[in-house]
Amino acid sequence: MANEEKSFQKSSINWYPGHMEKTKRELVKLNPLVDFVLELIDSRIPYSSKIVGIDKIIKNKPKLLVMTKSDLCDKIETEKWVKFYENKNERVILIDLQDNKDYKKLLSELDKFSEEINKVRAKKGLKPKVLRGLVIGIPNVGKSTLINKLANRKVAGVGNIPGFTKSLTWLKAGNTLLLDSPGMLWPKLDSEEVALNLASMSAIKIEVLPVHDVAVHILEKLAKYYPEKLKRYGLDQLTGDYEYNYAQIAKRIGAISKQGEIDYNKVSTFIINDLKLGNMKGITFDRCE
Ligand SMILES: Nc1nc2c(ncn2[C@@H]2O[C@H](COP(=O)(O)OP(=O)(O)OP(=O)(O)O)[C@@H](O)[C@H]2O)c(=O)[nH]1
Ligand SMILES: [Mg+2]
Repeated sequence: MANEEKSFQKSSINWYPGHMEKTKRELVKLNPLVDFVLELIDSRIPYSSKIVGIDKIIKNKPKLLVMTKSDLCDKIETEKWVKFYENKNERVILIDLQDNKDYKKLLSELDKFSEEINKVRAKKGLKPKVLRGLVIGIPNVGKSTLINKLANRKVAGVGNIPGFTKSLTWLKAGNTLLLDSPGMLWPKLDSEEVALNLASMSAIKIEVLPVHDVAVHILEKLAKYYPEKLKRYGLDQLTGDYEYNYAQIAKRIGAISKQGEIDYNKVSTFIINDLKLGNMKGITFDRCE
């Protein structure tokens, strides 16, 4: 464990797989066809999950900032983030993509887009049109899930792994055509904090970062903001001694071999999966102040 602790090597990590660069180029080309944009961010990491430089891709198209996975976030912090983005002139909607009530809010926002855009067309003497929307965001944020909900059936592939959608596809969803896109990250991730936040929410492939770094990051965030949640792992608090912390967790989750050895990988994977599977609720890792 000790040897692995400092294994975070920014330079050795391929953040930006080739297909993301290709997607970006294609999106820039498709931009003239797009009437509006749904930009998805993960409510648990409203800063880390925002694609840097997105405006260069979508230019000045009308946009809705959709904060997904609201069922898993810390409501108090989320309220602050909603205000933060509203103060930056974003139209914001908070949504649990698995909840039907929330969809009504989204549908009414889409109707507003439709009205606004068709009003401008009417002034130019043009007939109303079927709107085309781009759905964009980091891997695993819920882009395909959102499209399926709007379509009322499974038109897009969904999976709880980053990089599930591999290509750009136009899909009929209700009164609109939506462009599903592969998850995007940005070419250079300078911040270790952002990278670990993204990995914590399964937006970066598990193979890319050492599992222990990600699990320790999660434990540290819980200790800092939600210490009571450590009880789930048999811990009253996090100590500086990770052998001890891991031993406690291993005891709690049954990750000790017959010979009495701690299965470190099992402990780290358990913690990561708790977030991935939505077992750990009420957490937000980014702070806006
Ligand atoms: N709890 C919760 N889970 C969600 C929500 N939205 C999506 N998910 C889950 O998140 C996972 C990823 O969803 P996708 O729709 O495949 O995400 P994507 O953005 O299309 O991902 P890529 O194609 O990999 O870029 C799936 O397991 C969804 O069921 C949400 O609001 N709440
Ligand atoms: Mg997808």
